[in-house]
Amino acid sequence: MSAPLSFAPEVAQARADGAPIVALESTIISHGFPYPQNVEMAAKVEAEVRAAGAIPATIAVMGGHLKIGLSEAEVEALAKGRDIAKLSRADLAACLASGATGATTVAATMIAAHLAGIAVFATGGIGGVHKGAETSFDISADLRELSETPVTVVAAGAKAILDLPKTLEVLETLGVPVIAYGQDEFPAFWSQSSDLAAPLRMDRPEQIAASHRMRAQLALPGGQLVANPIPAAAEIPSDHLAPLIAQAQGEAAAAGIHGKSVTPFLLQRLFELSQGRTLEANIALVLNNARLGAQIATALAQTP
Ligand code: PSU
Ligand code: MN
Repeated sequence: MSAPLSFAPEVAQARADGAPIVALESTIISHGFPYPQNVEMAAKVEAEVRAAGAIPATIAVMGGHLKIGLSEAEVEALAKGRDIAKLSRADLAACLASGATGATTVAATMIAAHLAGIAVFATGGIGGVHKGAETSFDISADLRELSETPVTVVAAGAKAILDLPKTLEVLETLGVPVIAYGQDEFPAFWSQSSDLAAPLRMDRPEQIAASHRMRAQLALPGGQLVANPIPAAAEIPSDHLAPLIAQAQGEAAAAGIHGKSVTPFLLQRLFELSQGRTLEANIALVLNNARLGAQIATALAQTP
């Protein structure tokens, strides 16, 4: 039996034509942004992928189908819905089997993209090792997925709410190539700089595509993490954000927030504490990643 994939007409056509496709996740819509900014963000990201010459495929679980490409009404339903599950590798099958509605995280979107034959996926920031993980053991399943599923993921680094040095250590242990785009440093989501050197640097989409192909030739499982810094005009200096992150983290601990709720809680509190600045920055970095994702997908669609 094959996977219950359901392709949007435009994505099915792009697959038949061998045209470049960029996968997009849906947890960023359901759990990463408030309504209605989430709907606006989702539409802008799809438009950005199109403007850069590729076809967007936003991924979610609905009615027992793993949807590859969503209609406007389906995006709206995810954006407004209150009981949308946040799906990672562990819960993807259970949600599909039950017929419930679920939004895919980085990990689940990678699995779906790979099943759909899509090599490139653009998002905001991957999950990683949370601060205090030495006691909480909170390490995102996104990291292990990057070591298992051969999709190139474009993100603005890992969110600065995480422990970035530990996140890089785990990625190294798991054998995940971490490629900073156009700079030497690993970017920190809302800021360009993290003061941490990235293990690899590439300056052109063609290089990233060539290394994606080479991994396949070597039969290496797992993908690549492309860490694309937020545009300078949109960044928030890390010393401005650090106290707000500390405050949000203190509140999360006091409220006993744990598990899947940690990341959505922290993002929402930061939107509030920064008077919307982190939201503006988040939109800018996602658009920037969508553009680079489309360029990499275009390079991959051309014969090497
Ligand atoms: N990028 C964003 N906002 C988000 C996410 C990514 O700009 O909300 C989501 C992704 O779906 C990612 C998830 O997989 O946050 C990480 O959740 P966790 O830390 O629980 O693994
Ligand atoms: Mn977690």
